[in-house]
Amino acid sequence: MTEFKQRIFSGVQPTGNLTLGNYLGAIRNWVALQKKYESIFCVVDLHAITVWQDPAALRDATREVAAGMIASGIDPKECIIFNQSQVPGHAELAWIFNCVARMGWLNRMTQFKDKAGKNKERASVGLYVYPDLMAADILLYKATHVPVGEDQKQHLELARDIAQKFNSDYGVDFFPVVEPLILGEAKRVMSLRDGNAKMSKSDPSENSRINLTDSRDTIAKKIRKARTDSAAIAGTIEEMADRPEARNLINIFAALSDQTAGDICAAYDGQGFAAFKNDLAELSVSVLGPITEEMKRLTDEKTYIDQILKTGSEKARALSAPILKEVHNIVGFLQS
Ligand code: AQP
Repeated sequence: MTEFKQRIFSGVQPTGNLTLGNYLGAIRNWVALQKKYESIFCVVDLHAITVWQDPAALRDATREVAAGMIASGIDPKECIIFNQSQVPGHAELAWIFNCVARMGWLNRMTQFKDKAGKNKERASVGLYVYPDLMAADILLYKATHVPVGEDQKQHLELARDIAQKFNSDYGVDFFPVVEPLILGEAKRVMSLRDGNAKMSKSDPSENSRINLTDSRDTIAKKIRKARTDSAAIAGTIEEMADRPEARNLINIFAALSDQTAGDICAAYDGQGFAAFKNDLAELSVSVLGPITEEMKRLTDEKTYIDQILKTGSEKARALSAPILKEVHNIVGFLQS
């Protein structure tokens, strides 16, 4: 008997170079999950344009993110890899969810507040309703599990609320209640310059992040330059609770070496950061180097990447079409 596989969905925005945060918080976990779950991985270009994107740069970044997924170990033969705009059902279901979600719910979303900053009045409406589109991405396939970094937890709670409200408004048991999968020792990778800010593709400081396009030398340099403090490494991670930059580097070390943060603290207990940083630089280069090089090679193979995205989009459209049809029926849209 073939084993029933639960379905996962997750995505990355093509808003710039993939970072170590995207890799450790998301893509690396997808690689581990792809055998156990029926997997759908999306380059979420509709999300990307919630802030301005240069069209040519958006096309390049879309291919690069797809190449990054494959170079990291996502198997395009086993998983669906596609870009969101090639499947119109995402935008269509998002509209329906705009009519299900409440303003009060969206007003509580911290990512909108962070990204809109003081200039809320000038932020795009798309940025405000971003979480409704994210709920649509997942529920268009009735995915049950969503592997993401910790920063997406609040959006996933909103997706659960939307699914439940839709079901209750229409008196159906149609959409599943999605479960976040927030895994690993680096659930929220922080900036290398500020341990209280998330490592982000769009941070203006290049030294704040490691890009998957960085050369081996640059990766090592950025690690050596990363901000720390003057105290020695403590024997337990709990003792480092008030040292965000130091804790961040320990977590990165743990995630890249498949150990726990506690293991790393115990190994470097009482030492300063010089030797630790050398070891972390070496480790980072040995894990990321082969990925960055393969990603570069694949990014140059435009026809190959475009074909994967085309095939993935066709599969995604086929999977989502009956679900969307049923949604139309539930909502009361006449289908002639
Ligand atoms: N710093 C991070 N630590 C752990 N996980 C992270 N993710 C992103 N940054 C970190 C996870 O990567 C997946 C894709 O994220 P995204 O590209 O869709 O958007 P984001 O979270 O807004 O990422 P960025 O890098 O900060 O993009 P910009 O700068 O464009 O806003 C998600 O699963 C996310 O949790």
